[in-house]
Amino acid sequence: MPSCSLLLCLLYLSCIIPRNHGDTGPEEEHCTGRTKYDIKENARFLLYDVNPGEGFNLRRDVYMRVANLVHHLNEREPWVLVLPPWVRMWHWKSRDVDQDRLKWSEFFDVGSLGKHVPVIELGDYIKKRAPIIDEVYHLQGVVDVTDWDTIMIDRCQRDTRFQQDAQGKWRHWYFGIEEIYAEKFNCLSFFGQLSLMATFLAENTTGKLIFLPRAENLLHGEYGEHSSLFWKARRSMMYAKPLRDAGDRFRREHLGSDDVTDNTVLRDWTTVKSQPRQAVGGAYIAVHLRRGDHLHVRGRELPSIKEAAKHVKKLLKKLALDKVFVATDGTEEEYQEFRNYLKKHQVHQFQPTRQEVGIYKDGGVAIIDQWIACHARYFIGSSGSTVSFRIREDREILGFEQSTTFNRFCGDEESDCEQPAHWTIVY
Ligand SMILES: Nc1nc2c(ncn2[C@@H]2O[C@H](COP(=O)(O)OP(=O)(O)OP(=O)(O)O)[C@@H](O)[C@H]2O)c(=O)[nH]1
Ligand SMILES: *[C@@H]1O[C@H](CO)[C@@H](O)[C@H](O)[C@H]1NC(C)=O
Repeated sequence: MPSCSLLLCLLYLSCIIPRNHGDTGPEEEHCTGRTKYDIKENARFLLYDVNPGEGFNLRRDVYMRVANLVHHLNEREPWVLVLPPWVRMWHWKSRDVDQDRLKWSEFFDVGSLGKHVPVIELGDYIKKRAPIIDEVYHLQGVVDVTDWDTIMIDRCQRDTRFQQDAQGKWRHWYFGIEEIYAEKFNCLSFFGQLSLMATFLAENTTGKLIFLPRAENLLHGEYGEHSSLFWKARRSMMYAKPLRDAGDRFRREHLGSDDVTDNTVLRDWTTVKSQPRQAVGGAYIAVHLRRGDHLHVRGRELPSIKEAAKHVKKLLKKLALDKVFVATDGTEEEYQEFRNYLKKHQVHQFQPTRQEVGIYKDGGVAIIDQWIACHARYFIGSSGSTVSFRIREDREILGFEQSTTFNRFCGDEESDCEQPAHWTIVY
């Protein structure tokens, strides 16, 4: 630290020395003195979790439902959404990369999330506050699906993996964070609007920190994916800057694509009121080839590599393009096979070095793929893939013509290949 006054030195030290537990005061961003989170003194906190089997991209959808639940709650009283750490998913296959309990800031711009509803990372929450959950409501569906507008404390339908210890504390895995325990536990049958859940939380619960496991049982709000609130939550989920930068670098270097030429400059989502569909996109076709486990569960709807390549070849001709960007979870062999069928064209894939995987993690690499894919002049996705859904949403946000976005590959044997529904953006 060259030439610093005593005061500055003290400030500097107070930043590098970890703060004690139980410290109060605003959550500070490293040493800038800026407040990282906007949290009211009397706020209550809502933590959630999703069925362990669900993948990254469905989890992103569940986030939007919880965020809009918190939005409804804030119409009554201050509530903060507590972001559950990303626990290693089985899709995250890279070894020797630590992918357990990742913060949301690895993947998303948490400041942007916070402009839709107040949020805090769970890790930051327990740095300052007691790791005690006051009430757990383990969500479950209803037995009779005609019971719309049902919310009731109920018998647990299945093993919840919550257990009460000798002191009466509710023990659970809690993202692998050992200090956490809960005071109260209940199963809650729920089937209805987010506003019904909001009423319950505001009127029937009193704890400071409430935990909702199995939050995928929440549905989207009143108008679902067609509502401006859905899209507001979606637009707030900006990817972390380093991931966008990595994707932009790849676009520039390999695909000759940049936002100014392609007319894809992203405007501040908090002030954009509408967006004309004028995005041009880079001079490439992007394909999302979902392989791996989907070949078993959705095989009939997925193309062979050969048919996929044939389809792309025709489109390249039709659109007078020469470049293809491939996002895939497929094997290197599948990718090389695809390239071989398109020898006369330029085929590109984002292939991170081991060091880059260490930085971005498998989840970040998938986001970089999505970011490059969503900037293409034309996109073709895979049937039923949430990865493809998220790319389409990003293209809606960027303002592409619908016909360039809502496309998917057909399975080789599919006679009548239905194209994806147009979930168009609402402001
Ligand atoms: N890097 C990269 N990873 C991908 C790609 N497609 C799929 N994956 C990986 O495979 C995972 C797919 O799981 P999900 O995110 O659950 O999406 P999904 O399987 O399409 O949808 P579900 O039917 O809900 O499982 C992603 O999270 C990625 O880890 C891709 O194009 N690029
Ligand atoms: C919430 O409280 C109201 C009023 O006390 C009660 O009638 C209702 O049953 C409670 N809801 C649940 C789900 O317990």
